[in-house]
Amino acid sequence: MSKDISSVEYGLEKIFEGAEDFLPLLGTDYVEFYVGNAKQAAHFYKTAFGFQSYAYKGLETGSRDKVSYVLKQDKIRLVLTTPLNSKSPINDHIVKHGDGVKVVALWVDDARSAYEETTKRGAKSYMEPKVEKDEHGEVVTAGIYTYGETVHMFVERKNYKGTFMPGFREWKSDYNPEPTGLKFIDHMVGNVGWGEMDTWVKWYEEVMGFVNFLSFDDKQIHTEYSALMSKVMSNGNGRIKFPINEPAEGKKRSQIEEYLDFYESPGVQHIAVATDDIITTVAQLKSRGVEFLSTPPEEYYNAVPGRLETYSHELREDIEKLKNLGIMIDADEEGYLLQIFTKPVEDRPTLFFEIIQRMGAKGFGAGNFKALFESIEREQELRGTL
Ligand code: TYF
Ligand code: FE
Repeated sequence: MSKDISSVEYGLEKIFEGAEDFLPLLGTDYVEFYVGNAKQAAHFYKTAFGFQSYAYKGLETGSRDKVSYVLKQDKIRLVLTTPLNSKSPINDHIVKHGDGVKVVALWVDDARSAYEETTKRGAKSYMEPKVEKDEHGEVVTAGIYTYGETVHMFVERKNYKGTFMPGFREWKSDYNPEPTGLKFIDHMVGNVGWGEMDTWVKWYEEVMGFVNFLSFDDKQIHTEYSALMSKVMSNGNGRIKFPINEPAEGKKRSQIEEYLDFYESPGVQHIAVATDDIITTVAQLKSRGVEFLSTPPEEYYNAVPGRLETYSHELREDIEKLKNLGIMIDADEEGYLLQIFTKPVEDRPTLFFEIIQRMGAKGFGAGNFKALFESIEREQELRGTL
């Protein structure tokens, strides 16, 4: 099988031609959070991020032990789940990690095959294939563990016409804040422990058939104080991208260590969501109370025109607007990208969001790493965790 980096193509093309993909993935299906109070979390994601009420299960639908709210914005589906009594094992997850991502669900055509192909390559089973039916058809799900207590569910919904999944009912609400322009999940990043990055890179290669198409070492990703390493894993058609970070030795405590200390295990560090109008999206998010990392300094923006000129890309956006909102700009041969990061959305400094607009660039903003990590360190300083 050719996994030569030179044959890597992005977007919807095949990464390695000719090779058979034993795990064809159609996209991200949903992301499920285990939270202490799903009702309030749902309100936050509607009000602040512009998600729409979509589906619900709880006491009213016969679900006695847990409640789930499903929110939607364009192609993104978030599921917020809370246990309804002390016996639910969901409590253990919340006690250990605080609110956080439990499931990164992947949309497939054949969940049984996805489960078989991955477990036979060494994946640890979370849930054997399960068929759920109602009057709208059937959904097949199966799950495997990835890093920490995080799970990949495979969701096969080709024979289903209902809202979300059997067991859920449509959730109609009188409170419907406008969307903020979030379109789809661009990538989701995992933080793993010291020295574990390559183990998980190998796991995604062997168990999931992914390829490692970009790597950043601690020489590239460091500030005066801290360092980390990152490798980006992608599936065959490029729709699923999972960077994996591990801490590296620095003078002070890196943000990855801070995450591991507070999440008390590896887990999902950030969810990057794409927009095609980042200026409007970020202005909206800010006006609705989403908190972003502090803006890069003046010198950062002074260097931007030069960076774009190196690759002769013309910035279509007004740089003053980008600067006022604190949006960062990075460029490579193929184009540029615009990105900005929220502060953690939980009280523990764990999960955060990235808002990204790709203008041709396929990278992850390596040119912004320094400014970004210095901004994160300013927050760590305030928390006394640097
Ligand atoms: O996903 C990425 O690689 C970028 C940059 O702790 C990044 O968003 C990398 C590591 C990190 C925060 C952001
Ligand atoms: Fe990112």
